[in-house]
Amino acid sequence: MTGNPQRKYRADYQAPLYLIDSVDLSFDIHERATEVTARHAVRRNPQAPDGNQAWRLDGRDMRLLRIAVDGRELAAENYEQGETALWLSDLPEAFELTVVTEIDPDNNLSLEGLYRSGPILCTQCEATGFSRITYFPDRPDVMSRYTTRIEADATRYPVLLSNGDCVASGDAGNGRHYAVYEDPFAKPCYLFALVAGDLGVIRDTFTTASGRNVALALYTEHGNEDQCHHAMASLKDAMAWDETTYGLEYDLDSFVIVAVASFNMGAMENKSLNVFNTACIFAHKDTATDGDFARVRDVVAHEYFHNYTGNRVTCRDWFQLSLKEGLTVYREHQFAIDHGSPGVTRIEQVRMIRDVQFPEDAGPRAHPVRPESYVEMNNFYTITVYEKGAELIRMMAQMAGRDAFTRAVKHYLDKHDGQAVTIEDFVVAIEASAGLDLGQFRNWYRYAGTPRVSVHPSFENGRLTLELAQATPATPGQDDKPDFDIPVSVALFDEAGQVVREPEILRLQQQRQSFVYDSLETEPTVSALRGLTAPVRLEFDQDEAALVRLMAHDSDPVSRWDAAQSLYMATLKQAVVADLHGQDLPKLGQGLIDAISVLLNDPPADRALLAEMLTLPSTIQIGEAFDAIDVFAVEAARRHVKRAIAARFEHELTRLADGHAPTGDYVFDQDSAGRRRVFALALDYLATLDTAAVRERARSIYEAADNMTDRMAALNALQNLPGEEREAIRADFAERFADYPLVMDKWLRLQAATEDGDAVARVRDLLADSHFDFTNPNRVRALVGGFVRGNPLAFHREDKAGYGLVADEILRLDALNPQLAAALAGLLAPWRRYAEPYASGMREALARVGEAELSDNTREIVSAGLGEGG
Ligand code: B3K
Ligand code: ZN
Repeated sequence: MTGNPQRKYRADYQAPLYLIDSVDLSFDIHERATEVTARHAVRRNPQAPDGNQAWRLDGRDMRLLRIAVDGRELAAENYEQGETALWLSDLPEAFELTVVTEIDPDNNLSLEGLYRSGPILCTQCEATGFSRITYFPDRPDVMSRYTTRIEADATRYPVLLSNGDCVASGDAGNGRHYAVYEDPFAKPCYLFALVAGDLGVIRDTFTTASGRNVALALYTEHGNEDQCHHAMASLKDAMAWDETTYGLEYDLDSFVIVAVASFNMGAMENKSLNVFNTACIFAHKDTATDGDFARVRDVVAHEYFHNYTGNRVTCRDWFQLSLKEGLTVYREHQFAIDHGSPGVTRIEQVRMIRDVQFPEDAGPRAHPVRPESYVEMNNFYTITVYEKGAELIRMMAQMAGRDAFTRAVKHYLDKHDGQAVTIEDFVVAIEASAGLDLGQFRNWYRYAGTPRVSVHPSFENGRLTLELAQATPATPGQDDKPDFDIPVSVALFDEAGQVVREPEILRLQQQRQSFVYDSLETEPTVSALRGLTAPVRLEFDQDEAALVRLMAHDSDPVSRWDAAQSLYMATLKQAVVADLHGQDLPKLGQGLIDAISVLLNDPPADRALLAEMLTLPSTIQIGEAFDAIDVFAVEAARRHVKRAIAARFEHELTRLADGHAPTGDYVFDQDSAGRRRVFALALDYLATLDTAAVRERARSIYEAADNMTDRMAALNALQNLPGEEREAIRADFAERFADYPLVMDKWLRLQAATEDGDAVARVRDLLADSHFDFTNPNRVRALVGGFVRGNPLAFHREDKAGYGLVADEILRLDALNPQLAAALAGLLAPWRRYAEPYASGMREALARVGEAELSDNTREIVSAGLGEGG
């Protein structure tokens, strides 16, 4: 914590003064005090500027016991030491540096560096956690070969793990033992990992295409092994997929995953020793939903894919984060598309961009995919860097064609193997290999904000002219935006829904451009931005008839869904406006009724697609359509439309629920998961009618369920129907799963999202409960995140108690876990998007947080939210 956080700028990059060829670490683990001895082979970087600058070693929150150059101990006057670094001067060209530090993982609640999660000691070094272990140039462009020796009590820590291969192990006397690991690949320190603990394990093997036998192991706290098989199967799947799709084979003899309960994010791709949040590993039908199964599969694959895109070729500096994250998310998306329904998987990705990335890009924290500056890097692991970054990759892949793009990625990986490079290096490699000109395309990396693309069709004498125009709103610090290179996929359909022009990509590169289609017999229906070919907002006023046609007939499932979304949205917007004007909320229009009828009478074979097409746009989507979000009006509108649909189609929805009711044993596959989704959706609609029948049905489904997905369907349907049925199944749930913290997170979310009673008081009580572990981020996210996102009416309630609760939690957590506190501060930061009185309430709460002494993490978010610039 400093009063004056330093802002770092991309433009200030300087090559490291010294390189470290090898790092030799020795961890002597004891209660309360772990001694770390580091020996580095250091040499002056030939690329570094001449001169006699001091060499910076990052380090914080530890005791420096000893520092020596070529065995000669330095006295305090030989170096300069600050809060977060020390500086050495007058160094030889090449030397051995020895640093001995003492750290206390038991009291490290930041979950960065070496820390304790229950019985497990583990590390998290990305972005800059290594500097909580030893003094080191904590930057990704210093790549070294690591040898790690771990010594610890043999009973408490029978399992000792680090990156690479175990080359020695044995008894160390006094009940202690040791293990030595060697990682043959040079890596940046953010990929270093160490784990020590008493762990259960499941093992498997994978044989690579060229015949390497890889030993696979997945460790967790004892007793959880049966929840790890899906993750192991997913890992093998990902290994095979990367071989067949990209020709990338695993490069070591062992690959290990350790799942820990206390983790700040989803997982971490440390070389050959991934560390995971249990929430992204555990998946058993009794305790995890279909959504959980899919997430585990995708996160396991994502971290595995980092072995090439991130580890073998890494980032030169943290401004380049999207180099590895955007590309790896893109690869994860491809993997997910190949493992489920392609249409629905893409719909989920599009929804994520619209519901989460667009708001970020329109708020106080808008930043380019390659940011220009930051105070705390951990604040920049954002949806923009990850998901918008992946969309940029997807655009390039579309321009190149999938095969040419795959070859281009291979070219990039070959060219830069073992290097720390930039996004520019990537773009250059893609241009060269795929023969593209990405000159203007680079603007996507430089500028924040979501371009708006408007479409104006006009039809005359068999000719359709499509006028496309682009405009991008200003974002903090970037008032003027250039024109972007925007691929817009367009297809044309006739009245009967037959395609008259196959999909093609129009490239909008200027502010305004016209595209002409000749020889058309009648005026066609235009389907534009199909599958979201670019991360832009489409402004296209299509009449109801055209949308109904596309919803029924478009050849692309994503476009069918999108047409449905537009249809719903028109009704929802009218309802919001009516509510704001104190008028009666509108009835469902005939066009919408017809469209839903067609959908229900002739549903798509893909059940998950049916469920998606029957799902109304989220409240976030609806709010986004207005300049100032009126939370209560949006909620009222969505509930009204949902209930109106349920009332109008009660019979059909009941039939749908009957036809998709649980049967047989649980399997996680596309069709079964799709069927469960349709059932849950039908039940959820019917619940809005609050009949005795639906209450009873939810209860009996819960009681008969052989899996968590169906149980959650019942609990969600009864979410806002207080009464005996709800209380009975919630009580059963709490008792049945009391020993499963991740399942209890679901219960906490239900509690937080319950509208009846005093939700703020209920959440405060749960937070204060002696059983509630507020040092565990999963618990905090379930309760506080679940409250803000799941209970907007309570969060935004008039007496501002909801904002107060969040502010109090930020302040309580900031001193313990700044990353988590900063994430919570992000919930209050976008107050400007809201109507009054919400905006003022949120701002006041944020300002109260801002008055305290804060970590750099939280300070950066609060300052941005309050518009204090920087
Ligand atoms: N690279 C990690 C995220 C690290 C976050 C640091 N605050 C996991 C991932 O994106 O794969
Ligand atoms: Zn990643």
